[in-house]
Amino acid sequence: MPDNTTAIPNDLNAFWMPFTANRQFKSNPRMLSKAKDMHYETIDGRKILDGTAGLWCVNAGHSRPKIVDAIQKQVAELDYAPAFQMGHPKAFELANRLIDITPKSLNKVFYTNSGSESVETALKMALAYHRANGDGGRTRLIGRERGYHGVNFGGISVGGIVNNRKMFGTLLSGVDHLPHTHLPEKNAFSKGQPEHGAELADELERIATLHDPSTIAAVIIEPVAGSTGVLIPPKGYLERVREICDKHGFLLIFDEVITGFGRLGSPFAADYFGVTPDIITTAKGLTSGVIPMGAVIVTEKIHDIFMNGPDNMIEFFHGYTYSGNPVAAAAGIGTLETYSEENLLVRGSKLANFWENKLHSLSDHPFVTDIRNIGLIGAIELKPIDGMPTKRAFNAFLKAFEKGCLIRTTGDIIALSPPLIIKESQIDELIDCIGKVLYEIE
Ligand code: PXG
Repeated sequence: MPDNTTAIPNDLNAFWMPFTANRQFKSNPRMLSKAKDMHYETIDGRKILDGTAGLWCVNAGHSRPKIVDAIQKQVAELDYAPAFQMGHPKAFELANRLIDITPKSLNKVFYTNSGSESVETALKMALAYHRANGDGGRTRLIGRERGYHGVNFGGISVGGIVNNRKMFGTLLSGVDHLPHTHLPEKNAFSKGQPEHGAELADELERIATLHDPSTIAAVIIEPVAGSTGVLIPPKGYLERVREICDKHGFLLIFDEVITGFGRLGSPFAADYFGVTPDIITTAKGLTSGVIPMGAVIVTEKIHDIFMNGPDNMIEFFHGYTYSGNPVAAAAGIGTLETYSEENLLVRGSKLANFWENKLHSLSDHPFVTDIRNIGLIGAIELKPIDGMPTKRAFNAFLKAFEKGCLIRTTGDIIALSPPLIIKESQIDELIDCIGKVLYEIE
């Protein structure tokens, strides 16, 4: 049998690629055909060091045996089971294993297939919770400028990335936004959490007063904003958001699609910051990116409000054909086993110092205007080329790929989030590669 995985497609036209400059890509495609541990391989056999865990998701590293085995066995044994009014053991097993690693008070799991769906699910749960609780006047949702909560209508409504919103009409009504926390003039080159900006949380009081607190259902934020280019919460900020939510009865949703599953060196960002939300949204690292799956994890209190009425009645009119899909559930179990056996959910805390120092060694480069880091996340902000925003960082991405390392860029920011199995020598290799790239691009 010929090995088709490396065959070069002769027609790239039919596939309309997501979040991609399609015409540019198709004129000079970057094709991956294999992956193992810390590396991708291109169709022409070049090894690429993965500095981004795919898209912030392959936390366990690529093609890990436990995950591969679990999927292969499951697909041969039970490929699909109806998700509504039927069950299968692996979905329950995964939920039980998940609540062993989530903050203690969050112990009910609702499955989705992506981060975007987790966000929609969490927003709907929040609204329905208040209504079931006799507080149906709480209909407003509060997000944050520069927030990314996926691409569905709820998510882009509470999200704050202009390009993701501006083409799509009027979005959800009844949404307001906190200010973002990026204060480069005060916080540039901070290591870990920046000193300045906790007071920006008080804007939630202003918003509450404007709309009247009794109309607000929930606040959704990324504990560390990822997609927008890594914005780390100022010291004390998340604590203040939590306090204000408690004071007024708002549910607090942490969107942990990126920060969940060890990215900060703790299982969840909630653990890292010592701030516990009412709802956590997850995806990505849940299956180490291998099979699409997300989960929303909520408190018993939220769950139990729904468990009223006749017991033959569906309690929450929401769910997906693939919620808790057997193959995804098996992948999730294989992933959590891999994390546990290799201590990957806390490995970032051991590497964080090394990572931080190596990353900040690039701070003297003339293009570099800021470096930010937390856990195994890093961001290098570049001075844009005059009149051509985003071009310098994109050039860095292209040059890095040519040199054998995968980085991710957003605007003029290089974002880094390697698999949690990365070794110190590979951190050296990745950052040295970026250092060289910065001297070679314009
Ligand atoms: N919430 C957060 C916080 C995310 O980061 C989503 C929701 C949506 O997840 P799905 O699975 O629907 O894509 C995300 C996704 C990047 C990048 O390079 C980030 C994401 C996705 C793709 C690229 O910053 N985040």
